[in-house]
Amino acid sequence: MITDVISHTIYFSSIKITAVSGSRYLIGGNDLAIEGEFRWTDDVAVGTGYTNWVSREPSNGGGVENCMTLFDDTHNSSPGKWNDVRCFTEEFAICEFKL
Ligand SMILES: [Ca+2]
Ligand SMILES: [Ca+2]
Repeated sequence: MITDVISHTIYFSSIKITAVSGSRYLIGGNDLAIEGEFRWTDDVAVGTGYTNWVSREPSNGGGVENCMTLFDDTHNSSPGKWNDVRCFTEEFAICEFKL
């Protein structure tokens, strides 16, 4: 869950560790329940304190983009930004869990 610039930095740093360039990563947010209302997997609303969408995103492209991704630092003009994409496309993922 990315709710501030610190958690964003942690997520974005984990991508750099993987050293896989030109990729995007599923980060857990989606608007599957209500179109346009993105929520994290623990049901916290996306945007309560922090967002980092690419300009003109989320777009719900084709009416089927419901899952949030984070662009890596090599992605054209939007490194570290969020985009909504189809949930059924194959992507890398960043998982967060309590130890
Ligand atoms: Ca959507
Ligand atoms: Ca999109």
